[in-house]
Amino acid sequence: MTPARESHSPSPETPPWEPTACILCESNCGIQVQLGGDDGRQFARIRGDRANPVSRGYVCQKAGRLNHYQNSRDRLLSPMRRRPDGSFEEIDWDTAIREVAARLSDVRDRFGGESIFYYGGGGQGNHLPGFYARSTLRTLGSVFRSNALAQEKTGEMWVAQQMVGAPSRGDFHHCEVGVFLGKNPWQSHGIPRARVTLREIAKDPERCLIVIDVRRSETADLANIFLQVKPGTDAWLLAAMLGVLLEENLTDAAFIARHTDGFEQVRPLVEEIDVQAACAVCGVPEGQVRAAARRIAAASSVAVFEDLGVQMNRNSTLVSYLQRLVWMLTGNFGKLGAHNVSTSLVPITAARSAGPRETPVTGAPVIAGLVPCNMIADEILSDHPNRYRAMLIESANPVHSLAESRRMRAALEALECVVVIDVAMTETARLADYVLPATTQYEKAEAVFFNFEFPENAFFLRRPLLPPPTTDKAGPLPEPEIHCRLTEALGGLPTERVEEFRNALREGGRPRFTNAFKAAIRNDPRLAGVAPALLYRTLGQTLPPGAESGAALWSAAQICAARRAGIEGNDSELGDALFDAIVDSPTGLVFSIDPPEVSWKRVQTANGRLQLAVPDLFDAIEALRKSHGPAITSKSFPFVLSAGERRSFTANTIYRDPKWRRKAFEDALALSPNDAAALELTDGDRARLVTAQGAAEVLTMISDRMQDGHISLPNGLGLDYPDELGERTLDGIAPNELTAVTDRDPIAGTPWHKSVPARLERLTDAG
Ligand SMILES: Nc1nc2c(c(=O)[nH]1)N[C@H]1C(S)=C(S)[C@@H](COP(=O)(O)OP(=O)(O)OC[C@H]3O[C@@H](n4cnc5c(=O)[nH]c(N)nc54)[C@H](O)[C@@H]3O)O[C@H]1N2
Ligand SMILES: Nc1nc2c(c(=O)[nH]1)N[C@H]1C(S)=C(S)[C@@H](COP(=O)(O)OP(=O)(O)OC[C@H]3O[C@@H](n4cnc5c(=O)[nH]c(N)nc54)[C@H](O)[C@@H]3O)O[C@H]1N2
Ligand code: SF4
Ligand SMILES: [Mo]
Repeated sequence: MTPARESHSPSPETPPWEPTACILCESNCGIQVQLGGDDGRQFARIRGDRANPVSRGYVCQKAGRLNHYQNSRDRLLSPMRRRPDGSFEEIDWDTAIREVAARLSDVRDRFGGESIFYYGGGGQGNHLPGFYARSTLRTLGSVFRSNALAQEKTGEMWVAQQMVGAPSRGDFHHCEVGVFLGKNPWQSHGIPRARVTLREIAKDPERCLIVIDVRRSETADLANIFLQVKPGTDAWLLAAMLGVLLEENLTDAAFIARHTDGFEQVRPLVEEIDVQAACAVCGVPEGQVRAAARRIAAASSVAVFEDLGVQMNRNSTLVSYLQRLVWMLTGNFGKLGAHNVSTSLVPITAARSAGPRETPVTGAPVIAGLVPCNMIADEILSDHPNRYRAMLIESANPVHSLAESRRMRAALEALECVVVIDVAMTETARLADYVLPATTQYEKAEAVFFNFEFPENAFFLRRPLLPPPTTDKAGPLPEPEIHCRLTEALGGLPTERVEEFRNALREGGRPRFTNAFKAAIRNDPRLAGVAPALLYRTLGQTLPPGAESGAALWSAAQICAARRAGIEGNDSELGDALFDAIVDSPTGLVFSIDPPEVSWKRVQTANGRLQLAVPDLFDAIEALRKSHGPAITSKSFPFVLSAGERRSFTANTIYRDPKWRRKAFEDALALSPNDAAALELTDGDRARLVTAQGAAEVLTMISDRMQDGHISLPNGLGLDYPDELGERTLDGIAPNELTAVTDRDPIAGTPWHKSVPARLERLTDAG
C-alpha cells in the first residue's frame, strides 16, 4: 500500500484525510481517503488508518484501488424496470416502490409470504441492508433466506452448535501454535493485520505456524510446519492426527475430564484409525503428521482457522468436526491464544430456534436460519406447490457466485418476480424484473458485523465520505431508505407509531423514547418485526447527518448491554451509552474487553460443557477407515480443479473493472510444471478446461506451488465491463459456469468448489 507521500507538503487546499474502512474482505481495515479529481469524488489517495483499533494502520495492496469500486462505469443511477423484450427502462422511485410492493404483495396473496425468498443482505463491508430488509420481509411474511455463508460456513456452524452451542474463534494474536487449514491468510486475510500476525508467529522460535494446504501457498512459504495434503483428503489427515494424539497419550486428560462430555464415545472410533493408512491417503509423510500433532499437544495455546480449502470440499462438515476434536482434546478453549466466544454486538446469523427448520421443496436442513445455497435452484425449479415464487436479492450476485450459474439463471427466469438491490448492473441484476440502485458504501453510513475478536472486540459504524452523486436520473438511495419506503408501501409501518416515537424524542429525549419504544414492542410483537424501519424513521432523524442508517444499531446496543449486564431489559442507560459511543466514534470503538474465562459462560450446550460426541458424524469417521480416499478424478476428468482461489488481485465481485488488477496472470489457471510439460503447455498458452458442467478457454500459468494433478482458477472473475465506448468485454473465467449444484456436502449442502473433476486440453494454436 502507498503511504502518504511526504513530498506533497500539506497546503490549505490539500483535502483532509477522512476515516473509513476497506470493504474488500471481512477484515475491513480502517483506511483514510483523500478525495480529489475534477469532481472531487475520486479517491485520490488511500492509506491505512492508525487510529482504527483493530487494523492499526495495516492495509494490503487491494485497498489502494478502491476508486474502481466508488467510480465504476457500471454504476446504477436509476431504478430499472424490465420490459417484456428483456431490455430495461429507467423509472422514478415512486413508480419503482409502488410497483415492487404491488408485485410482491400479489405473490404473497396468491402463494403466501413464505414463497418470497430473500438472498444476500450484506457483502464484505456492508451489513446494514440485511438489518433493514427485516422490515420489508416481516411485512410480506417472508421466512426463507440465505446468503454466501450458506455456501461456506454452515457446516462449521452446524458442528459448532452441537459442540459449543456458540461460534468460537481462534486467537492468533496470542497463540503459541497457529494452524491454518485450507486457509491462505497471506492473500485472503480474515485475521487482523494478517501478514504481520503470520510473520510474528513464524519468526518467534517459541511459536509455530502450521499450514495445511494442497498448494504451497504464500502462507505455507512462512510455515514452520507445512503439511501438503492431496486434494480433498483433509479428513484423513485430521483423523491421523487424532489417532496420534491418542496413541501417544498426548491428550489433555484433566481438561477432558473437567470440561467435556462424550470422550468415551469418540475414543474407540479414533483408536481404530490406522494412522499409517490415513497418512497414505492424504499423502503427508507419517513423520510430519506425528511432529505436527506433538507440537500442538505441547503448546500452551493453539488456534485453528478452517476456511474454503476444506469448507468447499469433500467431507467438509466432518473436517469441521475433526479439527475441533484436535483442539478440544488438547485443551484449547477458554483461554488466551486458544478458541473463545467473543462478545458480539450483532449476531451474524439467526438464533437457534427461530424460523423454519427445513426447506419446503427438498426438505434440506435450514442451518443458522439459512437455506443451503446449492439447494436454492432446486427449491424453485419444481412443480411443488410450496416452491419459491419471488426473490429479493440484495448486495449479492448469486448468478455469478453460486454453483452452476446456468441453473441459477434458469431458476431466476422461472420466478414470478425478481427484485435486485445493488450498486451495479450485475449478472444477477440483468435477470431481475426491477433493479433498485443503492448508494455505495462510501455514500452512506455502513457497519461491519464480522467482529469476532477476543479478548477485545471492536465495532465501526463509519460515516459517508461523500454524498450520493447528483444526476438527472432518479439517483441511488441507501438501503435503509429503500426498505422503509417498501415497508410503508406495503402498509407495514404504522404512521401513528412513528408520530408517537417522534413526539417522545422531541419532548422527553432518549429516555422517554426508550421507554415508549420498549413498551410498544412488548405489547405489540408485530412491531418488533419492523423495528429497524421504525427506528430509522424516528431515532434516525435525531442522529448526526449521515449517521441515520445507524439507527437500527440502537436495539443491538440495548440487547448487547442487557446481555453483558446480565439483567435483560433493565439497562437502557448502558445500551444508550454504547449506542452513542458507536455513533460518535470516527474510527471504530473497542466495545468489549473480556477475560478469557468468560468463554465458558458463553458455552450454550445443555450443561455448559463442550460436547465431543457428534453422533451424526460417527458413520463418516468409520467410512474413512474403509476408504482409500475420495474418488474425485476419473479417466475423462483426470485433474482436480480448485474453482476459486484468492489471489493478490481478486476481491469477490466487488470490483468489476479488470483494470484494478496490477499483476499479470492473476486471471490464469495455475498448474504444476510436470502437468504443463505433459500437456506441452507453457506460460501464457491457451487451453481448454472441461468439466461435467461446461468448458472454458483459459490462460495457463506454470506454478511450482501446485502439486501434480491439481489445477487452480481465481475467484470473482468472469464479469463483463464496459469500455469508454460502452462496449462490454468479458474478463477471465466465471468459475461457476463449471461447477454443479449436486456436488455438495451431504449435511450442510455446501459446495465442493475446491475439488471439481476436470480435464485440460491443449488448444492447437490457430495462429
Ligand atoms: N484476495 C482476496 N481475499 C479475499 C477474498 C477475495 O476474493 N480475494 N474473498 C474473501 C472471502 S469471501 C473469503 S470466504 C475468504 C476465503 O479465504 P481462503 O479460504 O483462504 O481462500 P481460498 O484461496 O479460496 O482457499 C484457501 C486455500 O485452500 C487451499 N485448498 C484447496 N483445496 C484444498 C484441500 O483439499 N485441502 C486443503 N487443506 N486446502 C485446500 C487452496 O490452495 C488455498 O490456498 O477470503 C476473503 N479474502
Ligand atoms: N466457484 C466458486 N464460487 C464462489 C467462491 C469460490 O471460491 N468458488 N467463493 C464464494 C464466497 S466465499 C463468497 S463470500 C461469494 C461472494 O459472492 P456474493 O455473495 O454474491 O457477493 P460479492 O461477490 O461479494 O458481491 C457483492 C455484490 O454487492 C454489490 N454491492 C457492493 N456494494 C454494495 C452496496 O453498498 N449495496 C448493495 N446493495 N450492493 C452492493 C456488488 O456490486 C456485488 O454485486 O462467492 C462465492 N462463490
Ligand atoms: S486485508 Fe482486507 S480489509 Fe484489509 S486492506 Fe486488504 S482487502 Fe482491505
Ligand atoms: Mo466468502
